[in-house]
Amino acid sequence: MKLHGSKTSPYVRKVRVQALEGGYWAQLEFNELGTIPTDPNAEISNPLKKVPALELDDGMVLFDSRVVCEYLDQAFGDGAAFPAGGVSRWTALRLQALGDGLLDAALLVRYENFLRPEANRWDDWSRAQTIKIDGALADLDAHAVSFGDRIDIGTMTAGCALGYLDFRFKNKGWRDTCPELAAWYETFSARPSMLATVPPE
Ligand SMILES: N[C@@H](CCC(=O)N[C@@H](CS)C(=O)NCC(=O)O)C(=O)O
Repeated sequence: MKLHGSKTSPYVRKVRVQALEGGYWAQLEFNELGTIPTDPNAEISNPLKKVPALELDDGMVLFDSRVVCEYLDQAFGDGAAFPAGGVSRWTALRLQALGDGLLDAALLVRYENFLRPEANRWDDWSRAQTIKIDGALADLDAHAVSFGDRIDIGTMTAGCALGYLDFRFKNKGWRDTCPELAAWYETFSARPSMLATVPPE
């Protein structure tokens, strides 16, 4: 089973963190492979040309980190990453959606500022995406005390989203406005799974 992805992708990091936490990372072959929207990598067997993509032994390719993570949790994990039902399931899935939404907005800003030619950059666009990022951070901060030491798809996604801000938005200063979240992340980011997947500069 092959996981295609880049070590700088926060969505790929979700998969790597979950596989390390679940103790089955060694069962995946990692194929390091990057892509950008303006130059889609033809090697990626995901028709959307995005990573992560998980190539199963029978040739089927699963994509989108949510699908890949849920598949791996069922195939190799003990189901802990995706609680089966009730409040704990919806809490974890909501948190995953929030972290992914933060990432989606952050990536759009990154692409705008990094890929788009300077003369064509659209400040209103970046400003609107930043409102989403800040809204997600405020929501995360408001709920952070309830994260405790939970390791599920919600907390793993939140951790990877914050890691991405630290990686690509170094001057964001989110800790100043989100003290509860900062306290939680300090402990979470010291987990071996997070330390092993810090994106390379
Ligand atoms: N919703 C997708 C997002 C994946 C995604 O956007 N990955 C980025 C890398 S961080 C990518 O492949 N971008 C290339 C593109 O948008 O064409 C997921 O959760 O897997």
